[in-house]
Amino acid sequence: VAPPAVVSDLRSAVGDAHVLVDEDARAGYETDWSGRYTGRAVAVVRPGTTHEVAEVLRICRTAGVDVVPQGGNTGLVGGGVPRPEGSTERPAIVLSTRRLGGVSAADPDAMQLTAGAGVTIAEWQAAARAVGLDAPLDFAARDSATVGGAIATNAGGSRVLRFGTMRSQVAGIEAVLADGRVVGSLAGLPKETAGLHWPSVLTGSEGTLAVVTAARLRLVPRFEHVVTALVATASIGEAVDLTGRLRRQLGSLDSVEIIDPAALALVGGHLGRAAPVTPPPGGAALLVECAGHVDPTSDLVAALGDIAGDSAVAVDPLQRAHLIAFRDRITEAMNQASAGGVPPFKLDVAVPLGALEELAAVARRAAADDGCRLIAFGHLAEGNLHLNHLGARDPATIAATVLSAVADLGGTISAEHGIGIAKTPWLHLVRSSADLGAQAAVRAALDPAGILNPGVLAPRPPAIGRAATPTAPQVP
Ligand code: LAC
Ligand code: ZN
Repeated sequence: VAPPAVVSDLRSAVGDAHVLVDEDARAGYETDWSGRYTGRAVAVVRPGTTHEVAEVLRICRTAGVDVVPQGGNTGLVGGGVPRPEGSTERPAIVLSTRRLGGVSAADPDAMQLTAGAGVTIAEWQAAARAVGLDAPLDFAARDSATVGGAIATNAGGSRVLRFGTMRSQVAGIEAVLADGRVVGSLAGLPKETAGLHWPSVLTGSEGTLAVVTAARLRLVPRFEHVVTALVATASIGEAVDLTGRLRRQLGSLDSVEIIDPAALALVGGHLGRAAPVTPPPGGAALLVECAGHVDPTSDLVAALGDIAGDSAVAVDPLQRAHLIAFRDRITEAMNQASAGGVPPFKLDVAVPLGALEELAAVARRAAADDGCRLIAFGHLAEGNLHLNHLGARDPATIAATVLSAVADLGGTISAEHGIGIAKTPWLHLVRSSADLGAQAAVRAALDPAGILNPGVLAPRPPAIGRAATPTAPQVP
């Protein structure tokens, strides 16, 4: 229970309408997109300016109230919602950055624009397209996920092979420290060597070092010609070889996504139509996209070589959308398949490409041992698989098995979703104690009272999330 004085101070800072205390109003901010992680906030606070963010942080710091920063609430690891009840000593607020909107100062020559932290990925794309350019980032949650959240998690998505992760897109940043001081710059100078680089420091810090309020973002060319192909391969090894060939041969290659046969069948059932290709068990379907100022279709077909026989290629926007649905709507299909039951248990991992086949085998065995249904898909060029376990009996054992194997294979326990609270118990698998100690020291220096997102990115007991009835994800 928060001291009532805090709520009235917060109301004075951001206005009554932007401090949500009723259970119904808070609910959509208290459970994350996975449906597995949930907690209680004394209030959801929605500041509309950087100054208001600073005020909110000062009030919370003085009162000893924890702050959970939240963007579009499309996170899957419990990092943007309050900690589970009973796991923290202090009350917490959710600081929603959704009202920090607005795109400004688009510069087509520098190929940059400035966006508030609450701008969605789709809004960033639209603002870029309005000046004849595009955003370098894209993923299925584009309509809800925000720039601030993408920075906090170093989000990736489908265009990473061409343009890099969110880290590569942030040319400048503005953020508020736990004591209310504002740091960073939105100048966006591509070259600047005047000390610590705040975009680098804060990207991927999951709301533990500061609250990001705005960013200077990179733009990329808007390609007039886009071609999409859905291709079946007989094995993951073959898929990896093909991806390497496409990367070497095609300057226009934009994305290579991988869909395992079980995921393809599930999404096909959900869409009410079979996929145009059928990979064998142990094989994979790849969704390949090329984009260029000249039509890349013939180059793509040539690069596909023999495999072009077992593929569907589309240039028409509607036909492309039909193929893309087999990738973009898998999550929706899984949610429907598990509706009314326990939400799927998800792991986001990556390994060096040469180890991908082995990772897939480990994941299949772990799921078979548990008796659950495994739906795997992801971003092939980064060796990044999303492993989704439907009806898992023992998620902790699955996680321990898969994440240990990932570490042994030289991979990472989180490729793009972050650590949140879900993976803190396994951070030691990929970070040495010297490394974790140094990170804790940086955190303590910037936030000595420890109010920013406690429990996230810091070792705690396993948090596998509740096994309860899922609530429909609600995004403001
Ligand atoms: C995707 C999200 C789950 O790739 O990262 O669809
Ligand atoms: Zn992904």
